[in-house]
Amino acid sequence: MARPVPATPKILILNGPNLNMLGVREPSVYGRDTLADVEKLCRKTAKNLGLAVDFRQSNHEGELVTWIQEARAKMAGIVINAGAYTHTSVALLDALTLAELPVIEVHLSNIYKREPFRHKSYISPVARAVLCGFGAHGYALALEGLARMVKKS
Ligand code: CA2
Repeated sequence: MARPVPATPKILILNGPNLNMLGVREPSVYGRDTLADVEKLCRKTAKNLGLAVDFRQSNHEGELVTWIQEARAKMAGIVINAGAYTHTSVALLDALTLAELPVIEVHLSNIYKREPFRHKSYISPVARAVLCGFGAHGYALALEGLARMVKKS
């Protein structure tokens, strides 16, 4: 049965392990934006699109799973940069599948230009779209795409 869409649809934006270190190390790979800058960009973009956001980061797989489970009842969609768990986590794939929400997978870097172990994503099969290589702007693009999906449904 279709779930009712709230007046201001709320999007869960999830960030996985080590993304709290953004802007602090490896600017050549991940850019100079900090995670706080990414959050600011997401809030501004979401506001312009008529969306609300819940922006979170965790270094713990189980915490990410719990947040995805909780999203099922109250969110209209999920934007996720699962960090290194992208390449390892069946638990995140299962949680995202069970959430039955539109999911957009985002990566700051172009994972296909990097080491072969980063070419495999466990969560792509459940994502409606995947964005990588746009840096922080990828989050804004993900929100634009999700806004269209949410409004259509
Ligand atoms: O490109 C991305 O967004 C990644 O999801 C980032 C993950 C990486 O494991 C994925 O393969 C691709 C790493 C996040 C760690 O972020 C750092 C930030 C600053 C310094 C070092 C790591």
